[in-house]
Amino acid sequence: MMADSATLKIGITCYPSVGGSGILATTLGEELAARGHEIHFISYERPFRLPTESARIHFHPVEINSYGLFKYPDYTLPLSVKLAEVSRDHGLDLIHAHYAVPHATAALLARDMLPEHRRPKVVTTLHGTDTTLLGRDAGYGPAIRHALEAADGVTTVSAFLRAETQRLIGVKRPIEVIHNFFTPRSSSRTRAAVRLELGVADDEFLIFHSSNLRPVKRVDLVLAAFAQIEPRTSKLLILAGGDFKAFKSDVARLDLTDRVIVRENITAIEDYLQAVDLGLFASESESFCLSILEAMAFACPSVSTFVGGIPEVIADGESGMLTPMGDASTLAAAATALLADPARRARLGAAAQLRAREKFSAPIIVERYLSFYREVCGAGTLRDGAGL
Ligand code: GMT
Repeated sequence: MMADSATLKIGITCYPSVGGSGILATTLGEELAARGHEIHFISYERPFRLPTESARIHFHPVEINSYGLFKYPDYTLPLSVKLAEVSRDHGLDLIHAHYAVPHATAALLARDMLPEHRRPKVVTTLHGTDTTLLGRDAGYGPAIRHALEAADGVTTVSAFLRAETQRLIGVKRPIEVIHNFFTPRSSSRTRAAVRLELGVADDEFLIFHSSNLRPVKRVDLVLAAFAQIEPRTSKLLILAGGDFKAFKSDVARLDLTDRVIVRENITAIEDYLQAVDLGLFASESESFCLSILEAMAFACPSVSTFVGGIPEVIADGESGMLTPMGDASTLAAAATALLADPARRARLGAAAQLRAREKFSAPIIVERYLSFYREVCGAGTLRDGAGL
Protein backbone atom coordinates (compact mmCIF):
# COMPACT_ATOMS: atom_id res chain seq x y z
CA MET A 1 0.00 0.00 0.00
CA MET A 2 1.29 3.42 -0.83
CA ALA A 3 1.09 5.82 2.06
CA ASP A 4 -0.18 9.33 1.40
CA SER A 5 2.32 12.13 1.49
CA ALA A 6 1.97 12.73 5.22
CA THR A 7 2.00 9.23 6.64
CA LEU A 8 4.95 7.05 7.48
CA LYS A 9 5.40 3.31 7.82
CA ILE A 10 7.50 2.76 10.88
CA GLY A 11 8.99 -0.40 12.37
CA ILE A 12 9.62 -0.22 16.10
CA THR A 13 11.85 -2.70 17.86
CA CYS A 14 12.10 -2.63 21.64
CA TYR A 15 12.20 -4.77 24.77
CA PRO A 16 8.65 -5.96 25.39
CA SER A 17 9.11 -6.53 29.12
CA VAL A 18 8.46 -4.02 31.89
CA GLY A 19 11.06 -1.27 31.58
CA GLY A 20 11.15 2.36 30.62
CA SER A 21 12.48 1.92 27.09
CA GLY A 22 9.78 -0.59 26.10
CA ILE A 23 7.05 1.49 27.69
CA LEU A 24 8.22 4.62 25.89
CA ALA A 25 8.53 2.79 22.56
CA THR A 26 5.05 1.30 22.96
CA THR A 27 3.40 4.61 23.79
CA LEU A 28 5.23 6.33 20.97
CA GLY A 29 3.93 3.71 18.55
CA GLU A 30 0.38 4.16 19.81
CA GLU A 31 0.59 7.94 19.53
CA LEU A 32 2.01 7.74 16.01
CA ALA A 33 -0.74 5.32 14.96
CA ALA A 34 -3.34 7.70 16.41
CA ARG A 35 -1.87 10.35 14.10
CA GLY A 36 -2.43 8.12 11.05
CA HIS A 37 0.99 6.46 10.72
CA GLU A 38 1.34 2.71 10.17
CA ILE A 39 3.25 1.06 12.99
CA HIS A 40 4.89 -2.36 13.05
CA PHE A 41 6.25 -3.63 16.37
CA ILE A 42 8.91 -6.30 16.00
CA SER A 43 10.05 -8.16 19.12
CA TYR A 44 10.16 -11.60 20.75
CA GLU A 45 6.92 -10.83 22.61
CA ARG A 46 4.08 -8.38 22.34
CA PRO A 47 5.10 -5.28 24.38
CA PHE A 48 3.33 -5.59 27.71
CA ARG A 49 1.49 -2.26 27.60
CA LEU A 50 0.41 -2.62 23.95
CA PRO A 51 -3.37 -3.04 23.65
CA THR A 52 -4.36 -6.20 21.77
CA GLU A 53 -6.44 -4.42 19.13
CA SER A 54 -5.38 -1.04 17.80
CA ALA A 55 -5.93 0.52 14.42
CA ARG A 56 -2.78 0.77 12.29
CA ILE A 57 -0.69 -1.18 14.84
CA HIS A 58 0.75 -4.55 13.88
CA PHE A 59 2.87 -6.92 15.89
CA HIS A 60 5.42 -9.29 14.31
CA PRO A 61 6.93 -11.84 16.70
CA VAL A 62 10.53 -12.93 16.29
CA GLU A 63 10.99 -16.66 16.68
CA ILE A 64 14.09 -17.82 18.46
CA ASN A 65 15.28 -21.37 17.91
CA SER A 66 17.78 -23.00 20.16
CA TYR A 67 20.27 -25.01 18.15
CA GLY A 68 22.46 -27.55 19.90
CA LEU A 69 25.47 -25.96 18.23
CA PHE A 70 24.89 -22.66 20.02
CA LYS A 71 25.85 -22.64 23.64
CA TYR A 72 23.87 -19.36 23.99
CA PRO A 73 20.67 -18.64 22.03
CA ASP A 74 21.04 -15.87 19.47
CA TYR A 75 18.39 -13.14 19.11
CA THR A 76 20.22 -10.52 17.03
CA LEU A 77 20.22 -12.44 13.75
CA PRO A 78 16.58 -13.64 13.79
CA LEU A 79 15.57 -10.11 14.81
CA SER A 80 17.50 -8.62 11.89
CA VAL A 81 15.94 -11.10 9.46
CA LYS A 82 12.44 -10.27 10.76
CA LEU A 83 13.14 -6.54 10.54
CA ALA A 84 14.28 -6.94 6.94
CA GLU A 85 11.26 -9.11 6.12
CA VAL A 86 8.76 -6.63 7.62
CA SER A 87 10.57 -3.72 5.92
CA ARG A 88 10.35 -5.45 2.57
CA ASP A 89 6.77 -6.75 2.90
CA HIS A 90 5.31 -3.52 4.28
CA GLY A 91 7.61 -0.98 2.63
CA LEU A 92 8.83 0.57 5.88
CA ASP A 93 10.23 4.08 5.65
CA LEU A 94 12.02 3.81 8.93
CA ILE A 95 13.05 1.43 11.69
CA HIS A 96 13.16 2.98 15.14
CA ALA A 97 15.36 0.88 17.42
CA HIS A 98 14.92 1.49 21.15
CA TYR A 99 17.92 0.56 23.27
CA ALA A 100 21.19 -0.08 21.49
CA VAL A 101 21.74 -3.75 22.24
CA PRO A 102 20.87 -5.71 20.20
CA HIS A 103 18.20 -3.63 18.47
CA ALA A 104 20.39 -1.00 16.81
CA THR A 105 22.78 -3.61 15.42
CA ALA A 106 19.92 -5.78 14.15
CA ALA A 107 18.28 -2.78 12.46
CA LEU A 108 21.50 -1.93 10.61
CA LEU A 109 21.91 -5.52 9.48
CA ALA A 110 18.32 -5.50 8.22
CA ARG A 111 18.96 -2.27 6.32
CA ASP A 112 22.06 -3.76 4.71
CA MET A 113 20.23 -6.95 3.72
CA LEU A 114 17.76 -5.06 1.54
CA PRO A 115 18.32 -3.72 -1.97
CA GLU A 116 19.26 -0.05 -1.90
CA HIS A 117 15.92 1.31 -3.12
CA ARG A 118 14.02 -0.54 -0.36
CA ARG A 119 16.24 0.30 2.55
CA PRO A 120 14.50 1.92 5.51
CA LYS A 121 16.25 4.63 7.48
CA VAL A 122 17.44 3.59 10.92
CA VAL A 123 16.88 5.76 13.99
CA THR A 124 18.25 4.61 17.34
CA THR A 125 17.12 5.93 20.69
CA LEU A 126 19.42 5.34 23.63
CA HIS A 127 17.68 4.94 26.97
CA GLY A 128 20.32 4.65 29.64
CA THR A 129 22.08 1.48 30.58
CA ASP A 130 22.88 0.84 26.92
CA THR A 131 25.36 3.70 27.35
CA THR A 132 26.10 3.87 31.07
CA LEU A 133 26.54 0.12 31.60
CA LEU A 134 27.07 -1.63 28.26
CA GLY A 135 28.86 1.31 26.65
CA ARG A 136 31.71 0.91 29.15
CA ASP A 137 31.89 -2.84 28.59
CA ALA A 138 34.78 -3.70 26.27
CA GLY A 139 32.69 -6.56 24.89
CA TYR A 140 29.91 -4.20 23.75
CA GLY A 141 31.29 -0.66 23.53
CA PRO A 142 32.87 -0.88 20.04
CA ALA A 143 29.75 -2.55 18.59
CA ILE A 144 27.53 0.13 20.12
CA ARG A 145 29.79 2.89 18.78
CA HIS A 146 29.65 1.36 15.31
CA ALA A 147 25.85 1.03 15.43
CA LEU A 148 25.47 4.65 16.50
CA GLU A 149 27.87 6.00 13.90
CA ALA A 150 26.20 3.99 11.13
CA ALA A 151 22.57 4.84 12.03
CA ASP A 152 20.72 7.53 10.08
CA GLY A 153 19.75 9.29 13.28
CA VAL A 154 20.41 8.94 17.00
CA THR A 155 18.47 10.34 19.92
CA THR A 156 18.91 10.18 23.68
CA VAL A 157 16.22 10.67 26.31
CA SER A 158 18.16 13.34 28.20
CA ALA A 159 21.01 15.78 27.76
CA PHE A 160 22.81 13.86 30.51
CA LEU A 161 22.66 10.68 28.43
CA ARG A 162 23.91 12.48 25.32
CA ALA A 163 26.92 13.78 27.26
CA GLU A 164 27.57 10.31 28.70
CA THR A 165 27.30 8.73 25.24
CA GLN A 166 29.85 11.18 23.89
CA ARG A 167 32.14 10.71 26.89
CA LEU A 168 31.95 6.96 27.35
CA ILE A 169 31.46 5.71 23.81
CA GLY A 170 33.26 8.50 22.00
CA VAL A 171 30.46 9.07 19.51
CA LYS A 172 31.21 12.13 17.39
CA ARG A 173 28.06 12.40 15.25
CA PRO A 174 25.21 14.74 16.20
CA ILE A 175 22.79 13.32 18.74
CA GLU A 176 19.33 14.78 19.22
CA VAL A 177 17.96 15.00 22.76
CA ILE A 178 14.27 14.10 22.84
CA HIS A 179 12.98 13.72 26.36
CA ASN A 180 10.52 11.02 27.35
CA PHE A 181 6.82 11.75 27.49
CA PHE A 182 3.77 10.48 29.30
CA THR A 183 0.14 11.26 28.72
CA PRO A 184 -2.07 9.31 31.10
CA ARG A 185 -4.97 7.21 29.93
CA SER A 186 -8.14 7.58 31.93
CA SER A 187 -8.31 5.47 35.07
CA SER A 188 -10.69 2.54 35.06
CA ARG A 189 -11.33 2.57 38.81
CA THR A 190 -11.88 5.29 41.38
CA ARG A 191 -9.21 6.39 43.82
CA ALA A 192 -11.38 5.08 46.65
CA ALA A 193 -11.68 1.65 44.99
CA VAL A 194 -7.91 1.42 44.52
CA ARG A 195 -7.22 2.44 48.13
CA LEU A 196 -9.76 -0.11 49.30
CA GLU A 197 -7.97 -2.81 47.31
CA LEU A 198 -4.65 -1.77 48.86
CA GLY A 199 -6.06 -1.53 52.37
CA VAL A 200 -5.06 2.13 52.70
CA ALA A 201 -7.46 4.52 54.43
CA ASP A 202 -8.30 7.84 52.82
CA ASP A 203 -6.42 9.78 55.51
CA GLU A 204 -3.30 7.57 55.41
CA PHE A 205 -0.31 8.58 53.31
CA LEU A 206 0.48 6.35 50.37
CA ILE A 207 4.08 6.64 49.16
CA PHE A 208 5.01 4.81 46.00
CA HIS A 209 8.03 3.45 44.17
CA SER A 210 7.88 2.03 40.68
CA SER A 211 10.74 0.37 38.83
CA ASN A 212 12.08 -2.85 37.38
CA LEU A 213 13.94 -3.37 40.72
CA ARG A 214 17.33 -3.71 39.04
CA PRO A 215 20.35 -3.05 41.34
CA VAL A 216 20.74 0.48 39.95
CA LYS A 217 17.30 1.37 41.40
CA ARG A 218 18.62 0.80 44.96
CA VAL A 219 15.40 -0.67 46.28
CA ASP A 220 17.31 -1.45 49.47
CA LEU A 221 17.71 2.31 50.02
CA VAL A 222 14.06 2.98 49.12
CA LEU A 223 13.06 0.57 51.90
CA ALA A 224 15.64 1.94 54.34
CA ALA A 225 14.40 5.49 53.70
CA PHE A 226 10.76 4.48 53.97
CA ALA A 227 11.45 2.88 57.36
CA GLN A 228 12.56 6.32 58.64
CA ILE A 229 9.75 8.40 57.15
CA GLU A 230 7.22 9.94 59.56
CA PRO A 231 4.41 9.30 60.19
CA ARG A 232 5.04 5.61 60.64
CA THR A 233 1.44 4.88 59.68
CA SER A 234 2.14 5.66 56.01
CA LYS A 235 2.22 2.80 53.52
CA LEU A 236 4.60 2.12 50.65
CA LEU A 237 3.23 0.82 47.37
CA ILE A 238 5.83 -0.81 45.14
CA LEU A 239 4.80 -1.21 41.52
CA ALA A 240 7.35 -3.82 40.59
CA GLY A 241 8.44 -4.60 37.06
CA GLY A 242 10.39 -7.56 38.38
CA ASP A 243 10.38 -10.21 41.08
CA PHE A 244 10.22 -8.63 44.53
CA LYS A 245 11.26 -11.85 46.31
CA ALA A 246 14.86 -10.74 46.83
CA PHE A 247 13.72 -7.76 48.95
CA LYS A 248 11.40 -9.63 51.28
CA SER A 249 14.12 -10.16 53.86
CA ASP A 250 14.84 -6.39 53.92
CA VAL A 251 11.13 -5.73 54.46
CA ALA A 252 11.04 -8.18 57.38
CA ARG A 253 14.32 -6.91 58.89
CA LEU A 254 13.04 -3.33 58.82
CA ASP A 255 9.74 -4.45 60.36
CA LEU A 256 7.76 -3.18 57.37
CA THR A 257 5.76 -6.29 56.54
CA ASP A 258 2.40 -4.64 57.27
CA ARG A 259 3.28 -1.39 55.54
CA VAL A 260 4.77 -2.44 52.20
CA ILE A 261 2.33 -3.40 49.44
CA VAL A 262 3.71 -4.92 46.26
CA ARG A 263 1.99 -5.20 42.92
CA GLU A 264 3.93 -6.85 40.10
CA ASN A 265 3.70 -6.14 36.35
CA ILE A 266 0.81 -3.71 36.53
CA THR A 267 -0.39 -2.36 33.20
CA ALA A 268 -3.15 -0.11 34.63
CA ILE A 269 -0.57 2.24 36.13
CA GLU A 270 -3.02 5.16 35.98
CA ASP A 271 -5.38 3.49 38.47
CA TYR A 272 -2.64 3.35 41.09
CA LEU A 273 -1.02 6.71 40.42
CA GLN A 274 -4.24 8.60 41.11
CA ALA A 275 -4.22 7.09 44.62
CA VAL A 276 -0.66 8.00 45.72
CA ASP A 277 0.68 11.01 47.65
CA LEU A 278 4.44 10.96 47.10
CA GLY A 279 7.03 9.15 44.96
CA LEU A 280 10.26 7.78 46.45
CA PHE A 281 13.29 7.02 44.26
CA ALA A 282 16.85 6.16 45.30
CA SER A 283 18.46 5.24 41.96
CA GLU A 284 22.21 5.55 41.67
CA SER A 285 21.97 6.17 37.93
CA GLU A 286 18.99 7.19 35.83
CA SER A 287 19.00 8.71 32.39
CA PHE A 288 15.49 10.13 32.83
CA CYS A 289 13.22 8.10 35.17
CA LEU A 290 9.91 7.69 33.43
CA SER A 291 8.27 6.62 36.70
CA ILE A 292 8.83 10.08 38.18
CA LEU A 293 7.22 11.64 35.12
CA GLU A 294 4.25 9.27 35.35
CA ALA A 295 3.67 10.45 38.92
CA MET A 296 4.08 14.11 37.93
CA ALA A 297 1.26 13.72 35.44
CA PHE A 298 -0.96 12.92 38.44
CA ALA A 299 0.25 15.97 40.40
CA CYS A 300 2.26 13.68 42.65
CA PRO A 301 5.69 15.11 43.52
CA SER A 302 8.64 12.81 44.18
CA VAL A 303 11.64 12.77 46.44
CA SER A 304 14.57 11.34 44.53
CA THR A 305 18.33 11.10 44.42
CA PHE A 306 20.04 13.83 42.39
CA VAL A 307 21.50 11.66 39.62
CA GLY A 308 21.80 11.49 35.84
CA GLY A 309 18.96 13.07 33.91
CA ILE A 310 16.58 13.36 36.88
CA PRO A 311 17.33 17.09 37.36
CA GLU A 312 16.05 17.58 33.79
CA VAL A 313 12.75 16.01 34.87
CA ILE A 314 12.33 17.51 38.35
CA ALA A 315 13.12 21.17 38.97
CA ASP A 316 14.59 20.73 42.45
CA GLY A 317 12.48 22.40 45.14
CA GLU A 318 9.86 23.46 42.61
CA SER A 319 8.33 20.27 41.24
CA GLY A 320 9.92 17.72 43.58
CA MET A 321 12.88 17.29 45.90
CA LEU A 322 16.36 16.00 45.05
CA THR A 323 18.79 14.65 47.62
CA PRO A 324 22.36 13.30 47.46
CA MET A 325 22.89 9.76 46.24
CA GLY A 326 23.22 6.87 48.66
CA ASP A 327 21.79 8.60 51.71
CA ALA A 328 18.56 7.07 53.03
CA SER A 329 18.28 9.50 55.95
CA THR A 330 18.28 12.61 53.75
CA LEU A 331 15.70 11.04 51.44
CA ALA A 332 13.56 10.19 54.48
CA ALA A 333 13.92 13.69 55.94
CA ALA A 334 12.82 15.32 52.67
CA ALA A 335 9.84 12.98 52.40
CA THR A 336 8.86 13.54 56.04
CA ALA A 337 8.99 17.32 55.57
CA LEU A 338 6.74 17.10 52.51
CA LEU A 339 4.21 14.84 54.19
CA ALA A 340 4.06 17.27 57.12
CA ASP A 341 3.32 20.23 54.85
CA PRO A 342 0.25 19.51 52.70
CA ALA A 343 0.19 23.03 51.20
CA ARG A 344 3.79 22.71 49.98
CA ARG A 345 3.17 19.19 48.70
CA ALA A 346 0.16 20.43 46.76
CA ARG A 347 2.21 23.34 45.35
CA LEU A 348 4.99 21.00 44.22
CA GLY A 349 2.44 18.56 42.83
CA ALA A 350 0.68 21.26 40.80
CA ALA A 351 4.03 22.52 39.47
CA ALA A 352 5.03 18.93 38.62
CA GLN A 353 1.81 18.38 36.69
CA LEU A 354 2.22 21.64 34.79
CA ARG A 355 5.85 20.82 33.96
CA ALA A 356 4.84 17.33 32.78
CA ARG A 357 2.19 18.83 30.51
CA GLU A 358 4.33 21.67 29.17
CA LYS A 359 7.59 19.80 28.61
CA PHE A 360 6.99 16.06 28.57
CA SER A 361 3.57 15.36 27.09
CA ALA A 362 2.68 13.49 23.91
CA PRO A 363 1.63 16.51 21.82
CA ILE A 364 5.06 18.06 22.31
CA ILE A 365 7.38 15.06 22.24
CA VAL A 366 5.67 13.01 19.50
CA GLU A 367 5.98 16.07 17.25
CA ARG A 368 9.69 16.20 18.06
CA TYR A 369 10.08 12.57 16.97
CA LEU A 370 8.07 13.18 13.82
CA SER A 371 10.13 16.15 12.79
CA PHE A 372 13.28 14.16 13.51
CA TYR A 373 11.97 11.31 11.33
CA ARG A 374 11.22 13.84 8.59
CA GLU A 375 14.70 15.27 8.83
CA VAL A 376 16.26 11.79 8.73
CA CYS A 377 14.12 10.54 5.86
CA GLY A 378 14.48 13.75 3.92
CA ALA A 379 11.98 14.78 1.28
CA GLY A 380 12.06 12.56 -1.80
CA THR A 381 13.96 9.68 -0.23
CA LEU A 382 10.92 7.78 1.05
CA ARG A 383 9.74 4.55 -0.51
CA ASP A 384 7.53 4.95 -3.58
CA GLY A 385 8.66 8.55 -3.81
CA ALA A 386 6.27 9.61 -1.05
CA GLY A 387 7.36 12.96 0.26
CA LEU A 388 6.80 14.30 3.71
O1 GMT B 1 16.50 0.77 34.12
C1 GMT B 1 15.37 0.86 33.65
O2 GMT B 1 14.45 1.45 34.17
C2 GMT B 1 15.12 0.25 32.34
C3 GMT B 1 15.67 1.10 31.28
C4 GMT B 1 15.13 0.60 29.98
O3 GMT B 1 15.82 0.80 29.02
O4 GMT B 1 14.08 0.00 29.89
O5 GMT B 1 15.32 2.44 31.63
C5 GMT B 1 16.03 3.46 31.03
O6 GMT B 1 15.13 4.02 30.09
C6 GMT B 1 14.02 4.72 30.65
C7 GMT B 1 13.15 5.23 29.50
O7 GMT B 1 13.85 6.08 28.66
C8 GMT B 1 14.51 5.86 31.53
O8 GMT B 1 13.40 6.54 32.09
C9 GMT B 1 15.37 5.28 32.66
O9 GMT B 1 15.90 6.36 33.40
C10 GMT B 1 16.51 4.45 32.07
N1 GMT B 1 17.20 3.75 33.17
C11 GMT B 1 18.44 4.04 33.52
O10 GMT B 1 19.10 4.92 33.00
C12 GMT B 1 19.00 3.25 34.64
